[in-house]
Amino acid sequence: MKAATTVGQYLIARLHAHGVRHVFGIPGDYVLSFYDQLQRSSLRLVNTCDEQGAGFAADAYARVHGLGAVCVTYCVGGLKVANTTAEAFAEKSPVVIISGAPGMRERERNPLLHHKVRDFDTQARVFQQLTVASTVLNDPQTAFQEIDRVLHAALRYKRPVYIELPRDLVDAPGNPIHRPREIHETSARHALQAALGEAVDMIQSARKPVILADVEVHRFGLQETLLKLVEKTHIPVAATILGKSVIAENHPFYLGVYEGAMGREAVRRYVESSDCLILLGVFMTDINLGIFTARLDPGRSIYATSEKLSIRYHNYEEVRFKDFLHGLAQARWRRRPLHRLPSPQPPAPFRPRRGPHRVTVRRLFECLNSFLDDHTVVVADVGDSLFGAADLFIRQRTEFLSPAYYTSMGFAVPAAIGAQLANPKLRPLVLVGDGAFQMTGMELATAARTGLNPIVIVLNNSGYGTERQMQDGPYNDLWPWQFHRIPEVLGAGRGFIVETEEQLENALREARGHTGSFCLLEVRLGQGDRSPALQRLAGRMARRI
Ligand SMILES: Cc1ncc(C[n+]2csc(CCOP(=O)(O)OP(=O)(O)O)c2C)c(N)n1
Ligand SMILES: [Mg+2]
Repeated sequence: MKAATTVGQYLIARLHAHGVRHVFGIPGDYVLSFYDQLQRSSLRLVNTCDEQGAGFAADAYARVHGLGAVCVTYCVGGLKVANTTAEAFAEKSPVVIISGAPGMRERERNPLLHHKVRDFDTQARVFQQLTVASTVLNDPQTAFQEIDRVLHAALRYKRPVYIELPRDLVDAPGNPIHRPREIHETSARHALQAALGEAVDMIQSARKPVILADVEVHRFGLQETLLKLVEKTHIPVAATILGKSVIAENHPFYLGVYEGAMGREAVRRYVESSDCLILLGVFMTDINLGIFTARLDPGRSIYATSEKLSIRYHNYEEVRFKDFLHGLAQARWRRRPLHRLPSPQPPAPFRPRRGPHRVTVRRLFECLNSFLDDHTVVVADVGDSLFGAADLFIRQRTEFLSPAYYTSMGFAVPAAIGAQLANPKLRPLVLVGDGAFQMTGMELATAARTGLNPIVIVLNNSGYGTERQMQDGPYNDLWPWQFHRIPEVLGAGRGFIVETEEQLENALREARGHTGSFCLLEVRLGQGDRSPALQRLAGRMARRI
């Protein structure tokens, strides 16, 4: 990098060095000069319909690609990505939030400049709560160092960070002798050895060890290492719903999704009867653990995450998750005899019933199961889209994205844009409820502008089905949109209306062949129809409210 660089150029160069190629956002006067720099840089700006769309797209981009970025204007834009940043924090997705802001000189004497809420630092203080590191680049002398610090935190903790860029600092030259700082943290050697020694002994002497793998295996890019460990040891693996697709689901050692009493009974029994549970990167969330119906005994567990490593009832300090998993995969293992596993059965080919057979949620997912191929990334929104998707059979790794813990509606359509830009070999299959589509579905305009071709399935059950199950009222009703006609409004894409099984199969076949633009299938479902998983979950939640 040339020594004399401006603050804005340095930020762009560091994002690029960390693999970012796309930045999502909407311009505004406080961020215009940086937009101009971005426009002339090697990063591509993708402007969305709404900032929330940009935030979700950047989150999905980060999940697929390792780091994502969103760039918005002060407060009116910034506060709109508060929710998506909260999601990225809660679900460990490294997104860089860049916000323009009034210049430092403009802030003297505290004038009432447009977009200001209470004080000039109101937005920065909000984002302190939602990120793992944040900075206001108010001093050109320290700006480069600050950029290094927060980007490092995003990559180290896989969580969002906030960078506020006052508009009069964008073109300010930074410290000319600064060199980018790469930090490689390592584990304490003896602690790592002791932890590995104890873990290997515990696993070797166990009768029935099981791995439960979750989101951090995705985030730290450890899928290959997990696979190596499984193939060397023949230890079976289950995934949580948030970690779903951590291993190809047709792998012979894959057990299925473990969700306590909510998931498949055979998987629950296998996992809970294990005498050595190896929890890798697991988030102990209520949804992951089947609304706390899971019975996982810490006295029989090895629990490794980026934040903590414990074996039975004691902890090891300074052992990095990555080093621990690599260490396990490299250890000398005695292969275990093969057990019969309750693995998920690959789906039988879908055969639509001819004639006026209305499509149900169950049949929809059966049909989608045979539709998936190795280039599909399933992006599921909240609601029955997510619960039904738990039983989908994902063939490859990292092919399932959803906000399965924070569960903010409106994720899926914009996330599909981020996911496909991050990996253009994938064609997104978006599953979204009619309620969630109302929130961010118009980002299909962004998909059209960027030449993307997701297949969007709108599960139209005339309202907030998940909520209806818990407590019904007129607040769960929606205006009956004609979703399938949205392509007419946008002047792009293809729309299909699906009421019967035959129509479903035909529409999917056409959508597969139509790769030139997005396709939207409005699937009309009965109002009371729901997936078996949703029935179980909502039943449990209703008892708690
Ligand atoms: C942003 C946001 N607002 C509200 C909720 C609460 N909520 C959870 S599910 C749901 C209904 C979802 O409706 P829809 O998208 O049509 O899916 P369905 O439940 O009908 O399958 C609501 C309102 C939420 N999770 N996220
Ligand atoms: Mg609905």
